[in-house]
Amino acid sequence: MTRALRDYDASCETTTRDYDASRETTTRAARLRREPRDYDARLRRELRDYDARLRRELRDYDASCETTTRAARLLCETTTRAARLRRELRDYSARLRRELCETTTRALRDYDASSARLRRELRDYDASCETTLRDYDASCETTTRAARLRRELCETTTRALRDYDASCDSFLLEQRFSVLEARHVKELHGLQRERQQLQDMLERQRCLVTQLQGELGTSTHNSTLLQKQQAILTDTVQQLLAMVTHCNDIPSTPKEEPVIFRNCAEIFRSGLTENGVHSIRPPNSTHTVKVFCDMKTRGGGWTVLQHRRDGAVDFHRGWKDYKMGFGDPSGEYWAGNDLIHLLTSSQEYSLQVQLKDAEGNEAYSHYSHFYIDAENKNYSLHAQGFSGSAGRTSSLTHPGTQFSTKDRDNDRCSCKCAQMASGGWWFEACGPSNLNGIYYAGVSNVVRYNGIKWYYWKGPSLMTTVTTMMVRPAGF
Ligand SMILES: [Ca+2]
Repeated sequence: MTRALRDYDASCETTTRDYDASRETTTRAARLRREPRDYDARLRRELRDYDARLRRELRDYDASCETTTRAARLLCETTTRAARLRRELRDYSARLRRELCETTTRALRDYDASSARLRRELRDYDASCETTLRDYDASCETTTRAARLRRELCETTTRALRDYDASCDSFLLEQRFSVLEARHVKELHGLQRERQQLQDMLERQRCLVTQLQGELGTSTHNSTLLQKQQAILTDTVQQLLAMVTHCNDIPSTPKEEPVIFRNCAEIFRSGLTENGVHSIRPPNSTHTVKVFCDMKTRGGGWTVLQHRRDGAVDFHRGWKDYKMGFGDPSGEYWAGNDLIHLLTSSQEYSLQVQLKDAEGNEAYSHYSHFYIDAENKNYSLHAQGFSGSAGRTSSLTHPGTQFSTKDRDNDRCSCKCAQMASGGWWFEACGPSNLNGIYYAGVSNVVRYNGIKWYYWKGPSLMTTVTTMMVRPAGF
């Protein structure tokens, strides 16, 4: 039994083992059966996916092929067009270059032609300038030479006329003397004694005449002095009478009479010491005139007779204008020959000539004794006692020279100095001065023979000058 049980247990164990084995085999078989199916299904699925992907790629490829073809076509067209454009560009630039070349050549040719013409014109202009300058120099030289010749001619003519007069006189005397000699040659011896007596008498008479002339000169001088003193006395009396009348009038009519002065020196003494225009009444005159008073130069009290400074007033005038005076006392003017005569013949006067040149250099000429005669002696000049810085020699002509204007020729030249030299002045023939000549402004080396002149200071002409002639009682 026990063995039977053991056998049984053994058989049961074996059976169980077999069973487990068979079950495991069944499971594996089932799994094996299932595996091909899964594999097949997976394969199919993968195949399907691959097919789909292939189709998609194929479609994409087709599409890309088309794009490539189109691109290739476009590229081809573009290349063709670019080649055409390059060709056209080449042609165009070649044409441009050709045209530019032609234009440049033409412009250069024109430029050459015009510059040659300009050079020619410039050369012509230079030549004409040179000719003009040469002509101008020549004309200047000719003018200078002509003026010099004219002056020399004047002097020669004057000299010749004087010589001619002298020779005429001597010739006539000689002729008369010969006739007398021929007529009386036979009676000569008989008449010698008589002639001797006559000569003695003539000598005595000559002595007498000389003595009489001397006495006459002295008495004339005395008479002139007396006349001057009388004039001063008359004036003083008139002034005293006026003052008396004025004093008498004071209680009844207390109105203020303006004080009339005879010259700027009296005005200065009255206390007015500023430069300016004032009214004066010259001695022996019933009229008052306006004059400029210089109260600053060398002590002041100067009555200005002539002033030039800018050429604003025309000084080339006739006798009447110079007689009466012209211009503006506050600017350029001539006080008038009548006034100058009345002033300077009433008492001793001194003359001051103030000058300034274009560079501003100043100088003066002073005359301690100065007066001019009346119109009936053509306002003859008398200036003596020269001193000053405007030249070592006086530029005024010698005493007795008469005044001339363009319409009154009183000079000692056969020409008319007032017309040649311009203005009114005391011309000799024609003398070393003329402060009333033409006023030339600016600065120039050209000599102006009709300009303002003060020869012994600045030679034959003064340009852009300032001139003043003024008088003051001597011993002021
Ligand atoms: Ca003359």
